[in-house]
Amino acid sequence: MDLRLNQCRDPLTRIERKMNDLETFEKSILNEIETCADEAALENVRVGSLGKKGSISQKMKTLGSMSQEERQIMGPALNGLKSRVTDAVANRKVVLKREAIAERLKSETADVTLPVRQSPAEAGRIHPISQVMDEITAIFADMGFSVAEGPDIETDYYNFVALNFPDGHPAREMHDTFFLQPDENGVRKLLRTHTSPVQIRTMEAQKPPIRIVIPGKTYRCDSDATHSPMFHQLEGLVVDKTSNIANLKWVLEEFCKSFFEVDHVDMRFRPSFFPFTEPSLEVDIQCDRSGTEVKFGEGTDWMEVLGCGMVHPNVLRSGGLDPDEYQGFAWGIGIDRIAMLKYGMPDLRAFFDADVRWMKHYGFRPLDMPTLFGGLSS
Ligand code: 2NM
Repeated sequence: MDLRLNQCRDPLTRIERKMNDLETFEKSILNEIETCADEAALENVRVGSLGKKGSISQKMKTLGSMSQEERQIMGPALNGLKSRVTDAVANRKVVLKREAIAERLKSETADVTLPVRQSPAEAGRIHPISQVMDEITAIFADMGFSVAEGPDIETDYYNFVALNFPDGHPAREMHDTFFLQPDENGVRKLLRTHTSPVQIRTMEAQKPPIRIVIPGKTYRCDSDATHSPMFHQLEGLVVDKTSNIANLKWVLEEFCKSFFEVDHVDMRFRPSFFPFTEPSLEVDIQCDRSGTEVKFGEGTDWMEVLGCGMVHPNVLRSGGLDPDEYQGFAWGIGIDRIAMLKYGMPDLRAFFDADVRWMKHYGFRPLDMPTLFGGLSS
């Protein structure tokens, strides 16, 4: 039996049936589109219907094998279906997008009333020793000094011999030196016991006038409640043709007033001994210890803060300078001790404990850098 002939016998009924099928088909696709939960599911429906091998595209392909009469009805019907499905997909896509954004906004809200997290630059703290070194450096920089540096590992020559501590000199024993293992020539290097080797290196390298300060780490084999094997010093050196004790006293007095942030301070210069200076002096400043904390620039008590003197002729010679042409003065300040005094920290050992709670309490904000115009410890 020829099916086509059979079908052709009743074309209108056949097309009607096809149109009914098409209506059911459209309803089911539109229903699928409406019930898609998300954009991925919608994309599956789109590909399954409008895609190259999709159900609608398959139907379009059958147009070619239809009779002209059938095609005239089915063509527009299929095109209409295709454009309605295309519109429905586009509309549903807009809705799903909007729903997805609303859902994300619901779950990803930011509570703008929460405090902003601190940036590392605000949370971190500058150690009081660094702060005090920066304060002292700022004071001397303001007076026209430059900052010099040198190695922590030194030779016996730069740490002792050149500084007028000859072999066998009793002052060497007082320094409790840390020695490194001897090298292949039997030469022992050491950890510098003061920053003074930098003064020699500077004199070797540049002609007077010399005005330098040297902040840095120093080492002595000594450890108790008031001594750490690594500690911090700031030394200063001035060399010129007429440098003298009066200049030295003025520099140190200006320094003490600036550092302790007072308008006036009485100072006491006591004779002392250091191998690298002659004469040598120890300096006390006026303070008041009657209350719970020490007050500087008032009262009738004294506190030792530094050592100083006129540079020994042998030291100038070591630096390549003629002591008949040049003279100089120098001083040394123990940073750790005056940091404790200024900021009321009772225990030296806490400096090196790396305890963040201690740092939060005693540390300084990194962006509050000490300057003379802005305040040293604002
Ligand atoms: C001090 C005390 C006295 C000092 C001497 C020198 C040098 F190298 F120029 F001779 N630098 N530092 C010196 C003098 C250091 O510290 C308590």
